[in-house]
Amino acid sequence: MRQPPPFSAERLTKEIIAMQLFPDDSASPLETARVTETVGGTLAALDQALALDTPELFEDYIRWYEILRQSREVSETPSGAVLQALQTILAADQAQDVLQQLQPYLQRAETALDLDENGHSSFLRPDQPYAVEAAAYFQTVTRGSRRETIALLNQFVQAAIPVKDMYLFIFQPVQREVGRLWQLNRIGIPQEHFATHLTRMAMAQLAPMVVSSNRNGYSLLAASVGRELHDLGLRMVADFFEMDGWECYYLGANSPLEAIVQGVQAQQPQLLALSATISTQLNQVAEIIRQVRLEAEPGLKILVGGYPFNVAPAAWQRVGADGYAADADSAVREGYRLVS
Ligand code: B12
Repeated sequence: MRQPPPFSAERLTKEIIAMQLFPDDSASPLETARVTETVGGTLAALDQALALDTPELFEDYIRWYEILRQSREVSETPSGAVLQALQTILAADQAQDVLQQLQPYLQRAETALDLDENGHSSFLRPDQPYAVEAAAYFQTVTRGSRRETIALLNQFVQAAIPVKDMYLFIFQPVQREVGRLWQLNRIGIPQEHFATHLTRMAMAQLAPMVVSSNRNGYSLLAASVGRELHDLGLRMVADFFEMDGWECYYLGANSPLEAIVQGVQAQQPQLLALSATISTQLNQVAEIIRQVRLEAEPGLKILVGGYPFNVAPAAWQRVGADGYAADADSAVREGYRLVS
């Protein structure tokens, strides 16, 4: 792992205030606090990307932040200003070695600034399987009605849509679309919470079709690491394994290191499935893997997945996992490969 660069958030904040936004040095405490927040987020993303040698994670963060910022009326600090201030400081310090180390990160981040080039297209496309059903499901869950959602789910069941298809072609793209529209400021947090609650409810409703009575002798423990609150994707992964006859022990979101270690010791699974969605949780994934390997049976295999692993293809190896999969379907194939 590489060392974080030698400049402080305070210095960067001061530089931005001086050179970019408030040349007359009249930033109010609120304005200063907002610059500080942006600087903190950017440096955390840079540190995480550096730690795993993955510039694409930093690029993705900058793009995510810029879409969020440009979709809102409040004037948050542009990422371009942070990147420029960073380079000014390094040039002033004549820190050539650090500048060289950061060059690939800064270059990739620059490419993310041009949002026209980078688009942010819908996850609900008419050419996808079950496009009509997904569009109807999106409308229903964002309206928030439990009754309508259950009625629609019953229609899907009656139309004999396989549970795996519902998960991958309806629930997953709809959840991602909800996130995209939140980021673009076109829907609010209530719609996101409605959709997530209703999708969890739909998955619970389908549970009798998920838990198969045929067991294949394999088991897995599934957890979203550390401060990670996202667990719907992990739950899909666990359900796909379950449908294939695996015994699944589900720890879910926000699982601390000790709980994961104790869970592994208690259940003795052949596979540990770890999920992360927020990129800055990746150091935590690496730490958990390190600790689990110290304490668990040597034969335990560790599979990872989630948003940042899909962004940076090398990340799974850098955190020390045995394998990675992009979605619930390929997770099961990779799981068998690892344990057999
Ligand atoms: C619902 C949601 C939430 C809910 C989560 C509830 C829950 N119980 O899961 C809540 C409200 C808690 C939440 C909070 C936040 N969220 Co949120 N959230 C979402 C949203 C809209 C949907 C998540 C989801 O259900 N996805 C659908 C599943 C099926 O997809 P998936 O997770 O990718 O899972 C698949 C694969 O990745 C893979 N996989 C996943 N895990 C694993 C594990 C293994 C072992 C394997 C092999 C594979 C695998 O298989 C899965 C199934 O195919 C996403 C949008 C999105 N693009 O996902 C944003 C999103 C993830 N959230 C985001 C953000 C920013 C946040 C917050 C920081 C917002 C805030 N300011 O507070 C907080 C962070 C909280 C925290 N500490 O974790 C951003 C992340 C951006 C980024 N670049 O990191 C997203 C992308 C929204 C956006 N477009 O901006 N969020």
